[in-house]
Amino acid sequence: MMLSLISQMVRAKTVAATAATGLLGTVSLGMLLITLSSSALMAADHIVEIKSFKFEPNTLIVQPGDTITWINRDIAPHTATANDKSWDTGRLKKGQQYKLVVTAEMSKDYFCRYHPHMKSRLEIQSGN
Ligand SMILES: [Cu+2]
Repeated sequence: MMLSLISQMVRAKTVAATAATGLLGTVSLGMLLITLSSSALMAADHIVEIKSFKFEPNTLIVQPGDTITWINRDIAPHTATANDKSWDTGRLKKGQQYKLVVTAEMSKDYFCRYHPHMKSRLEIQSGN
C-alpha cells in the first residue's frame, strides 16, 4: 500500500517534469521564432526622390533585404537604371514610383536613361 503510494508519487513527478520540459521546449521555439522574425523586421524601406534632375540621396546606404522606392517628382520622365542594365525602374512619369528589393550582388551604380549625366549609386552593406 505504502509502496504503491510512493510509486504513484514518483509517476506524478515524472509527469510534471515531462510537462515542464514540454513547456520549456515550447518557450524556446517561441524565442527562436521571435529571433527569426526580428531579423526580417529589421529590413528597412528607403525612398529615393528624383527632383530637379537629381537622385536624392545621391548615395544610398542599404542592406540586402531592404527595399528602395524611387519616386519621380519632376515633370520630365526619368529612370533609375543600373550601369550594366541588370535592373531598371523603367520610365517613371511625374508622381510614379518603382520598388526594388536589395540583394547583396546587385549592381550598385546607376543612371537615368534619358539624362545620362544623372548618376547615383547604392552602398550595399553586409547584413552582419
Ligand atoms: Cu532623367
